Amino acid sequence: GQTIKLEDYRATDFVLHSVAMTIRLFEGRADIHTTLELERRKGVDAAAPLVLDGDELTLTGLALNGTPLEGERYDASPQRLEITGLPSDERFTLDIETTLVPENNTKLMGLYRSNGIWCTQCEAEGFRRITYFLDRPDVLARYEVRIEADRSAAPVLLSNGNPAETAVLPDNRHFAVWDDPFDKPSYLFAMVAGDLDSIHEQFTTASGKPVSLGIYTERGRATQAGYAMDALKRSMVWDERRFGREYDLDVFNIVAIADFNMGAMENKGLNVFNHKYVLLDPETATDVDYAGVETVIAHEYFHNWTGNRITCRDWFQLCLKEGLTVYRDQEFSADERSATVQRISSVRRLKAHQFPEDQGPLQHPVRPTEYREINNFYTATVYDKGAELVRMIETILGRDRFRRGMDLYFDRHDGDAATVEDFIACFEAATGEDLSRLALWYGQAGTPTVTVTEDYDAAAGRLTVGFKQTLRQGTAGTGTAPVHIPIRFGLVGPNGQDIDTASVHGANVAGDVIHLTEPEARVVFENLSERPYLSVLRDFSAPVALDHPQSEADRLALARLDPNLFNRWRILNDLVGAALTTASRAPSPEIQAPLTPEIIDAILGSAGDESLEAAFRAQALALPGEAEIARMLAENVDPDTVHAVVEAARRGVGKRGAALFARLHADRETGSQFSPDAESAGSRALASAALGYLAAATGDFGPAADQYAAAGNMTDRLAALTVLVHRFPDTPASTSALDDFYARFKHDGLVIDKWFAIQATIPSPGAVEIVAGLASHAMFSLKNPNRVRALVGTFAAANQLAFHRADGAGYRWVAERLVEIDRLNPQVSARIATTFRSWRSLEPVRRDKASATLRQLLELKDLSTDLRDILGRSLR
Ligand code: B3K
Ligand code: ZN
Repeated sequence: GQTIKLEDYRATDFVLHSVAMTIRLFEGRADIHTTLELERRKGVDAAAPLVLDGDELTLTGLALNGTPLEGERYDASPQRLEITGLPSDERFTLDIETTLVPENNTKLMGLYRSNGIWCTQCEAEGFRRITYFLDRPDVLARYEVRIEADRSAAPVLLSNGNPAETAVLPDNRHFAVWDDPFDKPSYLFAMVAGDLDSIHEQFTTASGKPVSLGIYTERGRATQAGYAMDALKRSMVWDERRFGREYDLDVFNIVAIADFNMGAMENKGLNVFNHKYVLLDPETATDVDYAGVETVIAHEYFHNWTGNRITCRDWFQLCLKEGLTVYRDQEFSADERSATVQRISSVRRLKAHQFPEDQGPLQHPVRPTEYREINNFYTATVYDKGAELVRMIETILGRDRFRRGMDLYFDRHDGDAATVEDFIACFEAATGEDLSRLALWYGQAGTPTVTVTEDYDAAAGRLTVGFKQTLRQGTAGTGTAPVHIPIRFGLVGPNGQDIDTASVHGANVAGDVIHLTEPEARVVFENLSERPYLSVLRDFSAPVALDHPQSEADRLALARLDPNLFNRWRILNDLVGAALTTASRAPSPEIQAPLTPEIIDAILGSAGDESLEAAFRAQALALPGEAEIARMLAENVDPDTVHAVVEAARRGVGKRGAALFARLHADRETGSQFSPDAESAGSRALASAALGYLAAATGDFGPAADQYAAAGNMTDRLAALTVLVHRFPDTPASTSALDDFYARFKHDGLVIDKWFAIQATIPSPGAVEIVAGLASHAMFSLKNPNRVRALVGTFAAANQLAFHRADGAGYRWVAERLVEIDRLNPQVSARIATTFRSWRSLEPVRRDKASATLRQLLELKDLSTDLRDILGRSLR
């Protein structure tokens, strides 16, 4: 494919007014008849042809204003339909007929079948796999859709908008017509047909409009959709309260599908979901799964305003809907659960996925300026860093002024295909604030570093704090201008209370935020009676790497005292991360005790503090992951050493905290009642963390085996199984639990994904042979993205030891699978290939093996554009 550039944007030559579709579904075939009402745009050359996008299409009919077109008037290929001689200044209709085979569509883009269910996925460029079209997000039109199918195979027929008509046809067939009153781009089109179960509820919006809510599942699984329905209603209420946004159609439907390329899709009025983000019950789903369902349901629902009512002008503006909607779902979770714990988990995610992307060859700005394959830009940078940029706007403006800007955005741009500039202009217009330095963030790749220095003059009672921002030019080459970095801060006194900072001068300080807009700044605090502890970057107020050479004593004090709980966690986590990074660089004797007793006591202090939420205490116990330490090392990474260091740290914490962990584990609730609420989930997380440390410290599998045997829910069961399989592989306790787990759940692919993933992450070099064996297991399938991600994706992303095995066997195994997956589903192969992105930071032996693997892959013929793009950029 060729490179698409932001600077080349221009509107279409033809304006689309309406779309009418008839979709006829048969076994082995779908016939699509589309009627487009079009008009040449004013000022466009009367001879300019109409060029429509296609992808692997077969044209079976073409008519202009009802008359079939002569062959010399058009040129059709599977990828494109060009028509000449169209009217120059009047509306005209085009009738386009195509035929396809949904059963053969393994890319899961366009119209395909999942366990017999007909369904569609159109974002970003899937609609062109159904019919020839102006398949781009700035072409908005009203759609009327008629679906015809066999009544037994597909009693349920769904599309966007409101239901208009249904009737029975001869030959046991029937049809349904759906009418979407809101103009939309083609990527939001959806259609589902099948033999589905469902649950239904009624919702009344704040202004009294009734909405019928429906969740559709495969037969026999609708009983697992109750929590998703509950999350949907809570999301609808929240968006009314927090942003004044009401739902706008008579119906809102969700369909849960087994074969899906990502999490879910926000099609107007008809969200289609990977069933992993809908179906739950305590026996088969963990607390993490419950939180995931809640987040994804909210995210897709919130898109109705941020994405659908206001969409994107072009795909470069993807963050306009994604970053904003992630910000909104994070805020929802913060309000529904614990704000501090929610922020900790968002920041963990940012550091685990976005930081490495931004610091390696796949880096790109939140708003890219060019792409070859847009599907490769649904990234942590667009989503999670995009959300951080919106959060910074909120931090800079404050909650109320932020809301005013959002109100103006909805007001001004409802019905538009908008840009990032439009979005920012609304906040400037609503508040008078200059956001030009904030806007620069959207165009520059890389993680800025903020360096903080402190100078305390005891005699004068004065603390001078210096700030410096730096951004290294990376592979994307997108500039390094200073940006607006809001730094939330506090000065903490020895009693753990924030000291009044009224007497401050120097840089721009407003309330508890320092606004860093220049390369350097200085802030001076006067009238201090003693030296305070400086707590910066509270709540992670900017997505930066912080270089704040604070003494260990100061950090330990803040980890104990900081009234900003997020920073208590962050400072402790940074301290642990720095210790593990140092130990990973040091010679081996150090590995025995990478954490000082003081650091361990700080961890144990948080974990044992009963005045804190259990979920927070569990976060305090979660050590930085091996990939995170590798990222901090930045060069010459030896994953074996990193693993040994983390293991030694885990043993050290486990030994010193043995009594606490025994108590926390013994105190866990073991009753049969399961509630997925955040507080109960937090208690389970704390008990599970304790179990892990107990096993690490004692080498005794007994408590884990007991917990597995007695488990009343999947959260406790999986926690116990993980300890058994990861810490005691090849023992009878481990193998019998693994077999038991398989026997219990072998009918349920979603649970078997956990069974695959747990084995794919066994921290042992032999995991390469284990995953190789599992790839020929009867339950494994290269065609189901969830299964592929569970085995291949998890192995490559989360098994640092085995994926990076020094002999290159891990790389080779993944590369072989990538070639197989790529033939079926390029989006999935391209995504998994990103696990190679940090190859340059490895020690030389592995670095050579990883890059050789990438180069060999890139030499293969017939690779998809998707995979080729990732491999090529990874090697740059
Ligand atoms: N908008 C979709 C993602 C579509 C991905 C296409 N490759 C889901 C979401 O972010 O809500
Ligand atoms: Zn989204």
